Amino acid sequence: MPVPVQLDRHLISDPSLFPLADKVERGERLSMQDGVSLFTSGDILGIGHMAGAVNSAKHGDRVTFAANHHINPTNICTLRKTCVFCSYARLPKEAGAYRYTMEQVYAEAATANTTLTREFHIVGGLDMKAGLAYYTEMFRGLKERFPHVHIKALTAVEIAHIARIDKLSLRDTLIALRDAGLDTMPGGGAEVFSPGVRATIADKKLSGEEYINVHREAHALGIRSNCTMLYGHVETYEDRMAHLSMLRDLQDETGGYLAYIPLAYHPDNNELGETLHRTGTATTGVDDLKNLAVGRLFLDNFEHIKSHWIMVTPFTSQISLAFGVNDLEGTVVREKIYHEAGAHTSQSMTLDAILRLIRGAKKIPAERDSFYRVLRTFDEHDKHDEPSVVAAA
Ligand code: V47
Ligand code: SF4
Repeated sequence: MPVPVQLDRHLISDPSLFPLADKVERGERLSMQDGVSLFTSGDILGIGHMAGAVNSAKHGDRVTFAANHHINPTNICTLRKTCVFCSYARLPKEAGAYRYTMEQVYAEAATANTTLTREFHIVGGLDMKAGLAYYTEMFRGLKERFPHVHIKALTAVEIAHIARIDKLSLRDTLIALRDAGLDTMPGGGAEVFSPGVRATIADKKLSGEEYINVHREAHALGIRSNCTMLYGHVETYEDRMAHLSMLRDLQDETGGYLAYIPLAYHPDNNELGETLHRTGTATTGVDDLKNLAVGRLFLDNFEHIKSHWIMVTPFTSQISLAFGVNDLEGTVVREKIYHEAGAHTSQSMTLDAILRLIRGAKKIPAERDSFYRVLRTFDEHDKHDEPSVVAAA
């Protein structure tokens, strides 16, 4: 829920943001038009100040991260030709297509850092040969072999696909997956809900309402989830705000969302990037920071706003800690989806590197579990990895 905060009004220079700052100070909910004003404004520092103040009121100086391990079991996808932003999917007979056997999934899982990894993040394509039995066997096998590891798996789009090929209701599909070991769901597949944008970038994908409905069903069964928005392609600011408004409405209804993660569109090796002549140019730092800050300010009923350093670079993620972000996507091992689309960032980050980023922003790092419960904090006495600071003589 919105929290009243005290702002330093000298730090906001754009007069069009003053009425909005009044609302933030009173802890009043922002409108979609307010969100558009934030995106339109050039006062990036004023926006950061407001989002940072709201974030501090909720989380103080603490910044969390989780050590997770990505597994992408299949890149075969029936929507290969129509999700024009996707560089990852393949048709079954196309070069580079793969579907892991169970043994390959377990072998991949076994390469995780066994002392740190607490979560498997499992997503893939809409593969006609990967139905309910494929995933229930996978989750059962993973839980048997790695009982302490949380399974965050399958986007709303994949859940709807499994339900369709197995001719089951969404509810029964979710129950079967939960019983096999699925703990929470990631937020992918949302893209931008606006029907016009969807028709352009993801024509055959389930609609925004259907995405929301899968999450509603999951929340009703006690399966919590994340949500996302893929920004930086053909969408307008109004499209972004309509999308965020649908997420906020569902959160009002169920309270089932754990975190919001804006995803920066990467234009390499996909048809949309070529059509837009954007190959080699990703989103800008200002837009990345604004998407995170607007998430924090508009989604007043969300506790956690996560920056995904693989998509926006570790340095932008670090700066985003002053723009409303309280969580960093953790130590990721062998991420495929964005690297196929041109992300130049490393594929994993060590614990020391994450601590250094967070401490460099003068925040207190804390490792969390998948439900955002703090497992350990790394505070003052444990600063062995800080770069040495030259003290004034
Ligand atoms: O749905 C695909 C996006 C998503 C591109 O819940 C692209 O914790 C940028 O769901 N450029 C899948 N993005 C990833 C995802 C995710 C990631 C991190 C954390 C969480 C979480 C979830 O990746 C897809 C799509 O929106 N994506 N192609 C691209 N070219
Ligand atoms: Fe398939 Fe997902 Fe890629 Fe669309 S974004 S083609 S659904 S893997």
